[in-house]
Amino acid sequence: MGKDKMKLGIVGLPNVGKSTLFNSLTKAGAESANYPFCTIDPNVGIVAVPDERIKALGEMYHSKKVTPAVIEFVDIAGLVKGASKGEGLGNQFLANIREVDAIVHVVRCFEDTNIVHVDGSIDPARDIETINLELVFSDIEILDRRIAKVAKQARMDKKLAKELELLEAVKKHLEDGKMARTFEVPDDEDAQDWFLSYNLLTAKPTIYAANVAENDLADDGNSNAYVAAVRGMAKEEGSEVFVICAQIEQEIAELDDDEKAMFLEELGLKESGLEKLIKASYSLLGLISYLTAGEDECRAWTIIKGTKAPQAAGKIHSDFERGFIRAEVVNYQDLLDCGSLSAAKDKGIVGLEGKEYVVKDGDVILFRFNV
Ligand SMILES: Nc1nc2c(ncn2[C@@H]2O[C@H](COP(=O)(O)OP(=O)(O)O)[C@@H](O)[C@H]2O)c(=O)[nH]1
Ligand SMILES: [Mg+2]
Repeated sequence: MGKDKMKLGIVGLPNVGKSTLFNSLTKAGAESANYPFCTIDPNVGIVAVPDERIKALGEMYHSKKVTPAVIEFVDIAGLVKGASKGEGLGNQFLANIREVDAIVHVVRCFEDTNIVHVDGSIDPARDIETINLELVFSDIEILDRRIAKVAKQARMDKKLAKELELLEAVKKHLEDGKMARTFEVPDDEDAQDWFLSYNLLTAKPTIYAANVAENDLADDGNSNAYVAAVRGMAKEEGSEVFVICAQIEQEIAELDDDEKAMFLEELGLKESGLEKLIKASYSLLGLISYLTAGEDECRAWTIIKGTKAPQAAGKIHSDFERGFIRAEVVNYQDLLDCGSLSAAKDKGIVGLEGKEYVVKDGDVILFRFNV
């Protein structure tokens, strides 16, 4: 079962723009979502996943409430060279990263002589390596601890011997300077389970956020050599990059909706970088939303791709899963086109689905259950 909320950790060297990005995320989230606990503590914020679909449904139903899906962001400061050896409270910060589902790695691609770079110059490839090496060291430490435990008994126990083999292979991969996320885990249930149980930092899905100057935004950083360096590094490990100007995002987050639209148009952008980031994170994690609609509330619910109807229902209430009978399902656009659920039913486009139905992104669902 997936969790209701996915958690993303923002990492990067000091002074690259992590907190600026975090603050604009949570500020924008606070205003658009009207969520009651937007900033849980100074480093943790909850952000709404922008979703035009529930807005449109909410209007059609004249719903009292429209509730978006949410993602949790954590601003993880303090990662510096030597963190894995305890520099700058490093181990504590690494422990924070271990708890997140995915990582947003902010990389400085803007020049500004007023803002000190910890290593004295702008060099995204070096910066990425510095951070990733700390994560790799920390992962190797985890593997070593497990190896020490398993090695003794592996001679007597075939299963443990198999695990030891996996541990050594992953360790070798990391020692070659590669991220655990590029390790090809053997197609074997035990191996897959073991690999997951190590909860390696470098196995977590990662998006690189290239933090550029304002004038590099319009062409998506294409003429910026720093961004090219980030793209090169990301490509090697199959990660995504996205270009953002944290400073501008912070300014955008202060604006109301109309002002925001005008400002974005002036910059030649369709949506804010934050909206792009939130959507990208969502798809990176393999998440989709299904929707519920009614006069009381229209709401988006987060599920992992491939979830079947009863488990999707369980997101709303465990009774819905336990007593699941069937799901009445219609695509949200089809429903909007029909103008009402009864019209959609008359047209015969509302499906009656059973326990094996795999829920799709944008399904509007009414669950029938009995407990
Ligand atoms: N010029 C410029 N400055 C930025 C940008 N993003 C952040 N800064 C500035 O860089 C400094 C460090 O940013 P901060 O978000 O605190 O970095 P953190 O240490 O990674 O959390 C602050 O003075 C920010 O205003 C940007 O996109 N352009
Ligand atoms: Mg900070």
